[in-house]
Amino acid sequence: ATTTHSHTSTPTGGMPGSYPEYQKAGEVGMRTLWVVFVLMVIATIAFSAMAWTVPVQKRLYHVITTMIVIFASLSYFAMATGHGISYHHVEVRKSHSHMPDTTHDVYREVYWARYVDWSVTTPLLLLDLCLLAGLNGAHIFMAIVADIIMILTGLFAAFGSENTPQKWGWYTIACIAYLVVIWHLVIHGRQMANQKGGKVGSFFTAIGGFSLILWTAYPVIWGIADGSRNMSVDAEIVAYAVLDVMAKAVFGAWLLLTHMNMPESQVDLGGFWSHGLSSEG
Ligand code: RET
Repeated sequence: ATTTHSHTSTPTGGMPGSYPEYQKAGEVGMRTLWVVFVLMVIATIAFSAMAWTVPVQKRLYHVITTMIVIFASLSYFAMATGHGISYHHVEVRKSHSHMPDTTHDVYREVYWARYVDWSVTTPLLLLDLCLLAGLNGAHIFMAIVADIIMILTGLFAAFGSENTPQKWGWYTIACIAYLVVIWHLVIHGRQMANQKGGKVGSFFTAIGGFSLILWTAYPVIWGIADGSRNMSVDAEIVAYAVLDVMAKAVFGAWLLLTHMNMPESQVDLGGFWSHGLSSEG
């Protein structure tokens, strides 16, 4: 098949039917992947440098946040060089040919490297937020398990079959898991953050609200791009790129810079074992 425009390959006349169509990244998508890779490497260097300015006992947020951008750098390097991408059969479409009843298969790129990235980085992002709030270990653990279920069922959704309950079934399960994650942060997280004193409560509300908006955009993009395929592969790459930079690099810079000027935001691991027991029984 000959490439007719940037993101799809279609047969260009001649033999009707049978030529598959491939929906894949074009110039814009490929460039975007490289740009985000570079930004994540810069964030990795910046966050590591910031870690060295504080004593090692006070580096927990720095360590977690640096790991997040390291994993993002790795996954963007993979995707930019063509790793972690598979073609998934998405439909059988009627061909535009003079022969009646001819069809062709349509395949679309699935960037599964994202799910590998998210399965590690979203738990780490949650850990940052939970430690900031001062959530106890049991709640942190439940939030992280729900988050991992969300990402893995999202991966299954991405490879789910059309016209069966499979794809949107997995998507629904992932959304329920996402609600469990939100529940822990909005209900327990806010309550604990307010109890922590100082400016932690309002900072948690601000950075948590910022994360909530960004995180919620992911399933929306997924529904439009991967679920219903009403977005080109290039547009999908750009949309996730903007979200990833905001949710990882901007989030991380905001957290670390604020933390360095807000002593009361320090992680209190004593509360890891005990907080919440008295308030909930
Ligand atoms: C999927 C599809 C299935 C339904 C849901 C999803 C949620 C994904 C989220 C991803 C967050 C990613 C972040 C990346 C870091 O930069 C898997 C897209 C609910 C919430 C924050």
